Amino acid sequence: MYTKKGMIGVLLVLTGSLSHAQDITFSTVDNGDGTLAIYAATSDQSLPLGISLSLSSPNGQITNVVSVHEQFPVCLDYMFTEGVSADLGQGHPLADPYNPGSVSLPASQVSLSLGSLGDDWFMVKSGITGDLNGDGQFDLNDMELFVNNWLVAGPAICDLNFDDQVDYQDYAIFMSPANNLFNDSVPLVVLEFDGIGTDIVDFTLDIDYLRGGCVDDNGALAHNLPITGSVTIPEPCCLLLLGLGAMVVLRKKK
Ligand SMILES: [Ca+2]
Ligand SMILES: [Ca+2]
Repeated sequence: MYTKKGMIGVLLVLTGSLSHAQDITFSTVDNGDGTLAIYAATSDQSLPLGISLSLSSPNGQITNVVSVHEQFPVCLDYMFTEGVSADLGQGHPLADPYNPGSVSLPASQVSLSLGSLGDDWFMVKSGITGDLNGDGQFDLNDMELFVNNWLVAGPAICDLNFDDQVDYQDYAIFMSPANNLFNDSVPLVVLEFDGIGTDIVDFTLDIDYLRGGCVDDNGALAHNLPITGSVTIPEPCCLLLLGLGAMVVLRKKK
């Protein structure tokens, strides 16, 4: 027989599990060729709607974006910088850590800012949250309005959770979740580094709170950040010496 205390306990557990957003776990792999792969895995394999991370290195520079996970084609900071000419899937996720907009490379500190799209993105609907301009359609015009308000502080038409900041927390409300599962065996992003007077580059990966952190349609995700690590930069001089050595051997043989 249930006691009142027992019933309340069961109710609390049920309520807690219903309101709790999923977890996201990040990991990094030093590929040994000057590139760093960043992986993300969610506890139920569902697709996060927004991921914003801060990446900094005291002795290295990010020189190139090698690849981005295909399920994150929305680079809001790049779209902010490039305006309407920025199509979905274009540009890169590297952003200015303190302001809206993309960064130029090389850079020692960046924000990694990636958004995903719902399965019903672009379908014409009326009366849904995504219809920001109130014309009864959910389309690129609404996305453009959101991009133009990206990281605006204070009251804004796109501040959908009314916390006076337009970030991924609002994007997650504005964008419906995708039904497809998140394939976390593919790197979220692969970045190329160069050392500043060193061949072992240190880095710290953390949450970017300015852009709203990591969110799904239930809100903020629990995470395992910050994490630190290093990237090995292959020394070009070693390759050069090996090449010269081979030439000497070949000449002696002649
Ligand atoms: Ca609209
Ligand atoms: Ca907000």
